[in-house]
Amino acid sequence: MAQDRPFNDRFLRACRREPVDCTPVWFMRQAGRYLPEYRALRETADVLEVIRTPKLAVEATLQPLRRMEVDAAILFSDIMAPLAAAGVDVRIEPGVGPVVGSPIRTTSDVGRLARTCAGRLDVSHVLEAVNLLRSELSVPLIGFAGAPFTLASYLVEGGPSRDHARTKAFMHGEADAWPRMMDALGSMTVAYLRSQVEAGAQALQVFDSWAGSLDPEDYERHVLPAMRDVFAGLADLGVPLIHFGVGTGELLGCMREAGATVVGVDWRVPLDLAWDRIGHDVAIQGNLDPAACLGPWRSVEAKALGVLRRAGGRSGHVFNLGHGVLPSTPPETLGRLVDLVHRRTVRPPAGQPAGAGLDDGMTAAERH
Ligand code: 1CP
Repeated sequence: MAQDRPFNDRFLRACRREPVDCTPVWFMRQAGRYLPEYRALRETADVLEVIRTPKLAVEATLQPLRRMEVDAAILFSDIMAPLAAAGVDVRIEPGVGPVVGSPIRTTSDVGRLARTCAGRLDVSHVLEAVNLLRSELSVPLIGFAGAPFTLASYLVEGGPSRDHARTKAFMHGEADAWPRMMDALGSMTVAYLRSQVEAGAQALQVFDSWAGSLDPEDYERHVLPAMRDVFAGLADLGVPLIHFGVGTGELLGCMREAGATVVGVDWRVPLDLAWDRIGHDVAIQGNLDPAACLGPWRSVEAKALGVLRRAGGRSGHVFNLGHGVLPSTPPETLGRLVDLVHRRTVRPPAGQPAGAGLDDGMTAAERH
């Protein structure tokens, strides 16, 4: 992973739908509890402490890269980190996730949140971590943030939620406060992501993990305007912008309208169908079921080759899981998966006839 290696830009090239030597791959939550070395690191510090300590955040970011040849690194942080830095009372409880001390329940809560979000965001620790990482990495560094709806879901519910009922009630009931909250969170997100790029991040991912809980009409009316503003506020940076959500099969057409460079899809929609919905002038990221990695290698391989077959060797595919790595995933499986994707998608060098590579060596069973 050291600097002596030539810079590997195939992830950035695929995001821009440029030709690549083989399909790039990285994994959402590639740093985390499935790695024994991450669990050891976490014995000394809680998640927000790791995030706030540049040396530890750098270490957590680099851990997966020492084990496998992924084509991108993602800064170790959490979607709640900028809110914590702005002064929102949030902690991350082991086995639960983000828990908010004073949930947003009234119009005046939104007023207070808007003032907090507009205040100075002290994220010098993030910028220092990004800086340190850039001198260590020979693959691109992805910065990230949570999208307004997903952040709002934690702020309104007070923690993780299955149905997001309070969030939706607030969205339907507070015609003025809801768009104000989306705007405030969106502006903070843009400022936070811009500073990551200024520090050295080479691509950005916006996690709208829970947007898939909405129907297309509500998404378009209550969420899409803020997402358009977020991507418009980042467009001049010239870095690839990835827009990801879970369970978004029916929203993909709308999500395209938000204006990202790459749309991330979960495993519930076959990749080719998802790409048709998004449009082939936008790149796609995904979409192996994370739970597929818990099975025997033979089945992991067959499922991964299924994803590659649906991508069809087109420019603009970034291989990933459909959501984060599950904590019980054997680390070796991910390493083998990276090698499989690279090996099975080798493109002929420029100037040589196509044909070799993609299906090379695939058995009939793998093809179906
Ligand atoms: O003890 C621990 O280590 C807790 C687990 C954990 C980790 C490893 C949390 C709590 N956050 C993180 C880091 C983190 N969070 C990363 C960096 C890891 C990497 O990708 O290499 C990232 C990208 C996130 C982003 C994040 N946090 C999202 C968006 C991605 C997604 O999974 O959809 C969300 C929704 C969160 C909230 C969150 N933080 C932590 C948990 C367990 C959760 C999810 C809670 C829920 O189910 O609602």
